[in-house]
Amino acid sequence: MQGVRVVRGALDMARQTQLLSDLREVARAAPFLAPVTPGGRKMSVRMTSAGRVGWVTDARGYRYEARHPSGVDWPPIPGIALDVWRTWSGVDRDPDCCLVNLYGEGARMGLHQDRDEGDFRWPVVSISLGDEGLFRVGGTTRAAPTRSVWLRSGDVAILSGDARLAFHGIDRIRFGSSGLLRDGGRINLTMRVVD
Ligand code: MD3
Ligand code: FE
Repeated sequence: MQGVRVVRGALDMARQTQLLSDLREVARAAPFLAPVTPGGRKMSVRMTSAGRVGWVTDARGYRYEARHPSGVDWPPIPGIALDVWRTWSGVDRDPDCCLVNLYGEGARMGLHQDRDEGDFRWPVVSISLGDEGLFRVGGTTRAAPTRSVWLRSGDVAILSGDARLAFHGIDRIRFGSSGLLRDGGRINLTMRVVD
């Protein structure tokens, strides 16, 4: 699939550690949620957001909201994440949302498309931290063939062009494969222009 680019080790250890501590502040202000799909299924990944808007899901649907369900504003996007966007996105507009996904042992994310944004010409930039995750990406139909790649701590993935509407997911993580998170687990940040 054209438009998938993985930059290995884009963040050095010092920046991974700093970003992780910035994310602890994000989660203190806007705690991780255990999301439920509109169909009533519990997701195994925990989520929160930073930025002007955050992505939420519940019985009312998938959408972007200006506030955390607690009523607080989403915290600002950490500077290191913004630096990654400005370096690798190839666009000169900053993202509206930085979704933070937390994968504990056994967590996964099924194959899906990201289609809650207003304009799919904007790229998505993702940062992986902590344990390795097996990322799978296919085509713009669910039936299209897929390929898989392990994303490691410090890797950045840029999804643009045809890949922006590709089906993708995380099949599994290698729990405990990284020492970055003291108790294990994987964090993925995805930055997006929403509208
Ligand atoms: C390919 N997150 O939050 S990041 C998501 O690792 C999501 O947590 C995964 O899928 C994770 O929606 C994958 C890489 C990624 C992000 C967005 C994409 C790949 C993408 C959008 C289109 C195609
Ligand atoms: Fe996605």
